Amino acid sequence: MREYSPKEIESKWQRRWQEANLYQTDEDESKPKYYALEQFPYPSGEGLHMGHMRVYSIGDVVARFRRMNGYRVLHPMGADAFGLPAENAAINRGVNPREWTLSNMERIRKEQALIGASYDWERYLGTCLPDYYKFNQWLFLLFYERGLAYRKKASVNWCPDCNTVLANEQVEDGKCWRCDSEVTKKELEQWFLRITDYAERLLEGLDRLPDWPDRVRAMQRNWIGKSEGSHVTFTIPECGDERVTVFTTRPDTLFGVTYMVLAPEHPLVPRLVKGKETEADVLAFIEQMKKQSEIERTSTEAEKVGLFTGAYAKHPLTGEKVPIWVANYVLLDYGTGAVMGVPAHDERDFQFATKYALPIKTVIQPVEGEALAEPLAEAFTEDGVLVGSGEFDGMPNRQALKAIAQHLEERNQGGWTTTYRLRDWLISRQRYWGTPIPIIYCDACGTVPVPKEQLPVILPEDVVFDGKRNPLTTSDTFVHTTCPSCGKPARRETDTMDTFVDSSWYFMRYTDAKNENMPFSPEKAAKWLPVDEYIGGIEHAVLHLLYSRFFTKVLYDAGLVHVDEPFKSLLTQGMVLKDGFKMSKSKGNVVSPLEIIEKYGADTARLFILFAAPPDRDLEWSDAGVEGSYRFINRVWRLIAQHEALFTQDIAPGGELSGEAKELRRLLHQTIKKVTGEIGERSHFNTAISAIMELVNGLYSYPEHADRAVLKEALETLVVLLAPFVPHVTEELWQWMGKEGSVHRVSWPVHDEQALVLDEVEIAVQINGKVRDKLVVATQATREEVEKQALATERIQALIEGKTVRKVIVVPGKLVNIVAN
Ligand code: ANZ
Ligand code: ZN
Repeated sequence: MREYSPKEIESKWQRRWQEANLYQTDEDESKPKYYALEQFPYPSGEGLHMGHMRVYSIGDVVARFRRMNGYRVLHPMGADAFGLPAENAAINRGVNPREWTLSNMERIRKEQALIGASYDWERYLGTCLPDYYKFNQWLFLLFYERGLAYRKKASVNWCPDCNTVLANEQVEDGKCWRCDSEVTKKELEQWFLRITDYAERLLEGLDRLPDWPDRVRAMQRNWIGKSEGSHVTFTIPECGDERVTVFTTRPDTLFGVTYMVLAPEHPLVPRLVKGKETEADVLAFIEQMKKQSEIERTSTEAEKVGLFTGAYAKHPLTGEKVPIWVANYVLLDYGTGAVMGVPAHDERDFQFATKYALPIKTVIQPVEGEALAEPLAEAFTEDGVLVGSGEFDGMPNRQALKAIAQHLEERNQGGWTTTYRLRDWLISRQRYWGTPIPIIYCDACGTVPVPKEQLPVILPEDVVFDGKRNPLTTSDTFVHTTCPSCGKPARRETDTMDTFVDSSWYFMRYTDAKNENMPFSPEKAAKWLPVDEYIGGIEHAVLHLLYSRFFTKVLYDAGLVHVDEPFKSLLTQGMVLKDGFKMSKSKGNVVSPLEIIEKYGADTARLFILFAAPPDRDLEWSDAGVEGSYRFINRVWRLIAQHEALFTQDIAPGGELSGEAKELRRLLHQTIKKVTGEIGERSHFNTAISAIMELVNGLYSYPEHADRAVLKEALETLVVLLAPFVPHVTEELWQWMGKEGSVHRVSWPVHDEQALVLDEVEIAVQINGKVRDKLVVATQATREEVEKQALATERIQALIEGKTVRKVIVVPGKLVNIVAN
């Protein structure tokens, strides 16, 4: 017998598939489309790890399954190739970032090929290649034309280690997402994309994504942070009636305001303290606050610190004098950067007022006429009825929320409003290895966008990498240019784009990867979008996945795509663990996919990964599990070998089937049904594989003398069912079975409902020995099933009503006797 030799088989088939262009995207539009996509890798210097292997194995099953089910499938791959590591390699080791990246891309591509995944390599893209980043620039200009890209001076997140600014989404617990250094603040002129314009639509769209994990949707909702409340405008008489607006979720507590707090960085603060004896202290306080991180400032445990400015505002409804403070817990970029202090009904304000001996005024009571015990021991934050609130006294506070907001609106002092936590996306990076922002600064014309015909703005090579400054600023040929509008000498923008811009639309580029004039043609995009199944890590829940949704909506508005949500279904894969910990270099518990492929073959590696856990759960690496998968493939191999002769003969169906043959057919069709549902509806590949394993067991115990045609059908179908999981060995077996063409071009089997039906017999149902009813049951039904069915018939139910069933005797295939009295 031939031995199973994965090494030989896998390289042979990978080569043949490529020669035959087997996985070229099918453009036959009479078929329904399916777009299966795995997040593209970052080509670090380390090659493929088990996490990659897992995502690609999952994606490949999805793509292969859909192809076999008659879909035209788009299943592309690329590289997310810009980013800091390339540049750091340049600084630390003097290598050229472009060469470093290109060689890593080549390596990862070779390693990906070893998995045997069915990618259409014709559509391969690398984001660092000019033919790709040209369209990052093109799209930037589109955003710019639409008023969605703008430059402003802002206090921004600065990572001292990466030497660049970061978007809010890239700061996790006050630390840099990439290097974990403490993030500080810096005032800089930066480019932003106006994602806040899309806040409401980004929120609304989540309701139309039932096939996304709830957890990811919740994270996005949270990040967008919609909050409804009211603006309330106070005036400052001593400052020429300057107006200060606060945002509050509780306008019903307006009469309980005893102070007001501005964020230390609020632009009004210096004017308020000017010439006052508080001036020096307040200015020093502002400086000190700039050094504190947002987390430190707003965490509930953090000490609230503030300072009285010496100035007073006028309450919009009572006209009372309200002292104005500055405090750490008020953030400039949330709401309006100013809050009204209501210590009686807000915990934070209560702590603050208690600390600084500010008055506490109750304006909500639990029940009308029932005063809270004064002084309050803590803030009363529940619902109740208004008191001390003028004409609103006696009103339930829920009703007062809107009533007071409305009253303010009528007096032009505020009104109901919605605020979001989401901030505009800061995309400027002061680094080299990214897409140059296509903008030119001219003394005469100001900010001038590079005309689209002049794209791409190519990254220069004559730069210095010293880790001290943005390398682009060191290239004279790059910085000095001429103004596209007046032709005079001008300067180029040296900021590059956040690499998350690159990945916000790459899935669209795949639909038309070679287009030289546009990012993609709308017609081609319309043939494929949205992505039907997107597979990737949960760590991108509010980064890549939010940005991609934003881009899609903007391009939808611009008429370039016909969908406003990019990913119909999202599958977030779990981690790969070993000995209970995430596989990582630092833990020293890494198993390399290549090592496993070398030893057992890619089919074993794939099968193990898919069998060990459902895709969204963590997967515990197990050497025994890998061995087990290898043994299973061998078991299938031997099974086919054992029946080799069957495939060289014509076997006619043999008339009436024996019980054993019927039983095998039933098992086969039950397996088809199960595997189809588990892959196609639930993405539970592990249970699909167990079902196939049971079929293999059934085939092994099928008797020699039983019907050969049924056996042949079952063996062939077995190979087809396994094809999406272990593509190489199944292709080899298929050929061995003498089949024409590739197993990967075969139609997915459809189960025969008839074959699932069990043989049935009619039995008698007795009560205390007297036949009372007849019942049709499956011959294979268990005693318990028969008993349950007998007790459930209408007739028997009526007869035993009021009696106690003492015992039920089942004689299989004959009768049931119920003893009752
Ligand atoms: C008065 C008040 C009374 C408030 C009360 C709450 C309870 P969310 O739900 O997060 O939107 N606030 C507004 N802007 C702020 C800022 N820039 N920095 C810190 N705190 C700010 O919370 C909105 C509430 O947080 C607002 O409602 C305001 O306090 C505070 F019984 O106003 B409230
Ligand atoms: Zn000019």
